[in-house]
Amino acid sequence: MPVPRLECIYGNAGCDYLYSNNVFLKPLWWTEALSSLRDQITALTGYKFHIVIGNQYRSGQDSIGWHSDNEPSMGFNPAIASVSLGSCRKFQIKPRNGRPTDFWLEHGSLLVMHPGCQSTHLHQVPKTNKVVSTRINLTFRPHTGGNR
Ligand SMILES: O=C(O)CCC(=O)C(=O)O
Repeated sequence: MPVPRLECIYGNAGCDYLYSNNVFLKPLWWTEALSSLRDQITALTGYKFHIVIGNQYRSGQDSIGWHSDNEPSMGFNPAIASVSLGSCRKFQIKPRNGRPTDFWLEHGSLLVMHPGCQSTHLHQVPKTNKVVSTRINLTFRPHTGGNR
């Protein structure tokens, strides 16, 4: 089943990533720009990352629905750092049974979901009928195979 956005993955060898039980991503090796960004975020946050997933939202009709990033390959209570580039889109986060809070993720913004967030909260980037051009989002994540 195709997802309503384009996806890619970069990261350490062996850090294959399976999500929603049916999407399998095999990382390409880090580019210099991505590893430099990873290292800057690690210096800022203290969190280590082994993979980065890129999402491209080509228009307002591209989106990602309510979910949490709880794949076992990230280990227990992962910290996830999210960098946004290009068009500004609404990012919503809510407690599993609660009301959403909206954030507008602008070009160059860094959003950090600290350990614990994925077990208590869901997040999404909803579709919009406003005219928006491309947005790229990079989520830096740990991977339990990442220290090999
Ligand atoms: O595009 C975003 O800001 C969120 C991406 C996301 O939720 C994900 O990759 O799991």
